[in-house]
Amino acid sequence: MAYDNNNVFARILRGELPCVRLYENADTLAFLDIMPQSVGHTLVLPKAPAEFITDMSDASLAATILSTRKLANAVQQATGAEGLLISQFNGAVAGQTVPHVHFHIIPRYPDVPLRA
Ligand code: DGP
Repeated sequence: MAYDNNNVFARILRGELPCVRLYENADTLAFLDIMPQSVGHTLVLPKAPAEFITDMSDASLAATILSTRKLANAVQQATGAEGLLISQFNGAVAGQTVPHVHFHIIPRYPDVPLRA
């Protein structure tokens, strides 16, 4: 399927929509999720257009997972979370709602359930 250049994350990447930006480098951007499942819920995405993980180049995937690890460390330190759930969905049937690849970093706290 063709990449939709007007999806919400493409617009954030172009600076057309705001976000709470946590980190950026040449290949990736990380910002807070607008519908957090827990305090500190962060999204990490490649700048290169790709809908699914299977559309990504090796270089873009490597850069994105390295940024995800960097953000995982930073988010855990900043929030004091006891653990982190990291997830990535491909296709509406798998729960993907925004058609630009992204990794979720969801901090987990003892006895605090995830928000729906
Ligand atoms: P997924 O189901 O993996 O496609 O999750 C998409 C996530 O993106 C979801 O947790 C909500 C978040 N989201 C959707 N629109 C926006 C937005 O405009 N800004 C931000 N920061 N997050 C968004």
